Amino acid sequence: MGYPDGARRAAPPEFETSDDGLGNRTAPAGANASQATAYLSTEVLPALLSCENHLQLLASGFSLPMTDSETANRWTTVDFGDVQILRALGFAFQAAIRMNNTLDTDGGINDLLNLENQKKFKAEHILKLLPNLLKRRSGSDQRAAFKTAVQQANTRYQAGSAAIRTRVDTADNRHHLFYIGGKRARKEEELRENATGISQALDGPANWAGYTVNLTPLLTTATPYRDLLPRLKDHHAVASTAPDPTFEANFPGGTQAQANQILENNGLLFFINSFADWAAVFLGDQSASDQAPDADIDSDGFTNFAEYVFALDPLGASSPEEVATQGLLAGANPGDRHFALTFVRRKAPLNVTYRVWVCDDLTSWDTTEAQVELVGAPVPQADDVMEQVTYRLKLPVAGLVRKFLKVVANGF
Ligand SMILES: [Ca+2]
Repeated sequence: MGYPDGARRAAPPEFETSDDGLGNRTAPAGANASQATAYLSTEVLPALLSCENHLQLLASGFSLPMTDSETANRWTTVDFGDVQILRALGFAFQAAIRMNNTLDTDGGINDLLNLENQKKFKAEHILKLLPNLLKRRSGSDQRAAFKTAVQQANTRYQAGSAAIRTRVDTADNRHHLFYIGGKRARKEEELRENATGISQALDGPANWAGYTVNLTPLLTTATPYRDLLPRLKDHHAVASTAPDPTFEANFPGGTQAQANQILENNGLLFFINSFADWAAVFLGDQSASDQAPDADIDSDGFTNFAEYVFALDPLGASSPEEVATQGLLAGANPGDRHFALTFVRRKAPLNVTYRVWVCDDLTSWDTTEAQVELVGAPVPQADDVMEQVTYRLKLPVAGLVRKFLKVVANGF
């Protein structure tokens, strides 16, 4: 009943990671993702399919003690439930291979290992280092087979779990290959619910962890998966932003804030709460002097700090029009027109304050905001990070000679 060698080994010996002597794992010279993917497809996948054929059972009421020579563990007992869980694991592994074939994972094993060794194995670093990680491989779309394998895994897992949970909890029964009980019961219940949620969501909108999730677009979309995740470097994008709150309808009815919260809860989102947070993501590859708040790497007149407070791209020139526009607004009295300044700012809570200064001569600035007033409520922007505000002069333009307004941001 055992797994053939190909299925036991996820990688041939030449691909197994070695140690550099300092406790850091390193990829062997020459190993690459294409070879690993090919090995998984030509060796491991057929072995898993063969296993599944061997594990199909009609009988359910048996209990089979295994000898030491038959298993790697002592006193192992196997019954219908154990076999179903084995089958579920086999299907889950098949699903992983199908997805690996679908995605272009040639981004680099070494890069991933280096991240792990630097304790930087977090989404923001992975996405930054490997922009192609979630790109699909051309001509190797196995998403339909992935879906089948996931749903088979769930079906087998639920059957196995149900059988195991009805076992009488005796000391002998704890020698089973798989055991569910005690402190594991709660975790296992979550696992069961998640497996059901994922499996059903692959068929259409389904409840998963309290949210409505629809994974069918992921099975057919031509959009690179990378584009469904927060963009970290793009112009006008900030790290706490998902580009589309519904993730191309994978999260129907979901809001940007909910999407961000789920991503954050799962360690997939890096929230920016200070200039230092922002600089770590957007300027991490720059020299120390170029990371300074008053540096201007792209020579666009915006210091790094200004790029941060207005969510601009510090490595690509921006223009003032992207941040603020001017205009004339009607006032309370008919015929009155008021000079107004509209700009975007980061939403609270943030340790930055934005003030509108007023001046008659470009020399003596009134910093009190006594001459201006906020028009209407701030307008949240689609990214859930910025908001647009409009300030206008309290006095109408008629009678004024000239006035200058500017936005000043302070904080850290
Ligand atoms: Ca700049």
